Amino acid sequence: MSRLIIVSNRVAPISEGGPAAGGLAVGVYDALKETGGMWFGWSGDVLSSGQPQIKLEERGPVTFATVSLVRRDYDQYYRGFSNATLWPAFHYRADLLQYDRHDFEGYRRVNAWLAQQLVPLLREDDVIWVHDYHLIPFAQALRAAGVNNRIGFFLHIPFPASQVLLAVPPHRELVEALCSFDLLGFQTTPDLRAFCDYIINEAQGTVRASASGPLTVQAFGRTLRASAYPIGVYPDEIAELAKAGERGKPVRTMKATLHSRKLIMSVDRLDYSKGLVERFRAFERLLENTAALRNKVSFLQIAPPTRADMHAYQDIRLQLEGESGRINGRFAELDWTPILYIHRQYERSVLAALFRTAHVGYVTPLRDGMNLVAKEYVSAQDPENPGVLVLSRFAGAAQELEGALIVNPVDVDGMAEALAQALGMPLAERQARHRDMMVQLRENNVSVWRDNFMRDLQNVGGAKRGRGAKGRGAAGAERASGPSGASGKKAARESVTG
Ligand code: ADQ
Repeated sequence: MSRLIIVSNRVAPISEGGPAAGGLAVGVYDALKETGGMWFGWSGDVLSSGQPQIKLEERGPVTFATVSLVRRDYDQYYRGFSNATLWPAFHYRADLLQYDRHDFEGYRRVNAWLAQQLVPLLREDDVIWVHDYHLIPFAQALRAAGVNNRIGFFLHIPFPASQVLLAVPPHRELVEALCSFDLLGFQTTPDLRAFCDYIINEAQGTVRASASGPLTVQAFGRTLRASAYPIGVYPDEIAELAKAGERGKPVRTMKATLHSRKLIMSVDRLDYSKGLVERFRAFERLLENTAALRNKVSFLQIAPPTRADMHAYQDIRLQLEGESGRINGRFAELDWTPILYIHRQYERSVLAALFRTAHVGYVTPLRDGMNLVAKEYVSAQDPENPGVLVLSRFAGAAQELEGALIVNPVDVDGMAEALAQALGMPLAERQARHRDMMVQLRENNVSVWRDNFMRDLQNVGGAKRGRGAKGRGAAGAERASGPSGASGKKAARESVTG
């Protein structure tokens, strides 16, 4: 079996059960443990001086290979092009998009440098799976270094419609870079369709369907495959975690706070794509429209801040603090605070148990590649007495979870009505909706996602794969230059000797 190499912007610290061990990290780590291999990416450290060096850490059959970034690279590659240009554009927020040509150069430079760090660690038959928008030029950079291995790419966020993508000045370079991969995976069919539309109408390429398996794309002188692979969770494991946590302290405390009130619950990274402001306003509208629900329902929003050094994230945080304060000021009573707004991370087991306590899972992003919280909420429910999922039509998960109440996240009245419907839904209907969604979640769990992608990646290309004759190994790596123009020799040697 070929060794698997996972490349992602951040290498997830795997402490089983810890807050960082999300579905993706666990799913990918399981695959690595099975085939043996390596997880390569940024450590999360930013160096203010000195040379970034590669650090190798063995855990059983898996090697974790991490590098730090220097400040300039962090600013241009991570904060700049990845998160101030690509993230808003790919979430259809062209109004928030910022573009600086130097950041794009930095983005490409860091991708090339990361690729050069990986090259000496690669073996001939390794299969390489690259994750997400930070690393769009990664395969192009590996190819330039002579790597002929199979390389796949999975985009965790939406792929935008062409008219939105055109707002990113180097859109063509980005799509051309994507075409250096052998297999492209998207979360949903609409994302795949948006990519194909760009290929056909902007890149004058072609897209062909085959009887089974991924589409065949020809563009920029390359042939590659593309398909939708909706990411999943392990629903039965989450259900167990949730059940086990039912009598734990966090749930007991929550229940004591609620008395017999009903609970609406949301969990998100604090991000403008998650629709938090609209969500708060719809909860306010619910209380406004239905006086009988006042002091009878609470809304728990858990939202740990991310990317807190970026303006757009500081703005959304301020806005939410204002909204929660305003709504609580308007409706709170001596014994009831309508919105509990919490910034901290929780362990997965605690989240799962809290989900099981909540009568409504309220998941209403403005855009989301998939949204695992929606799937985790459903998985955590008690099948005998399940809660109801209120889900944005713009979350990838809405393509699968037909048992949810589907809402448009900008329609505040529509969301308030859906919340009222969810809170009053009869038991039999809740059970039927939950049952349907669990069938779907089990059929498409995270192993299925991973195995389908890996199967299609193994099948691409065929003959004449493997180690390129030129530019590989330590010699190739010694030609690498450091990410910010510093000599890469030292880092390359470190990586060879481990
Ligand atoms: P995210 O934007 O991070 O992921 P999401 O899919 O919801 O969004 O995943 C978040 C994960 O973090 C979930 O597993 C959730 O339980 C966990 N989490 C969130 N808040 C937490 C908290 N306070 N404490 C502990 N855990 C918390 C990106 C894309 C998504 C896509 C995923 C996976 O933006 O659309 O679904 O990748 O592909």
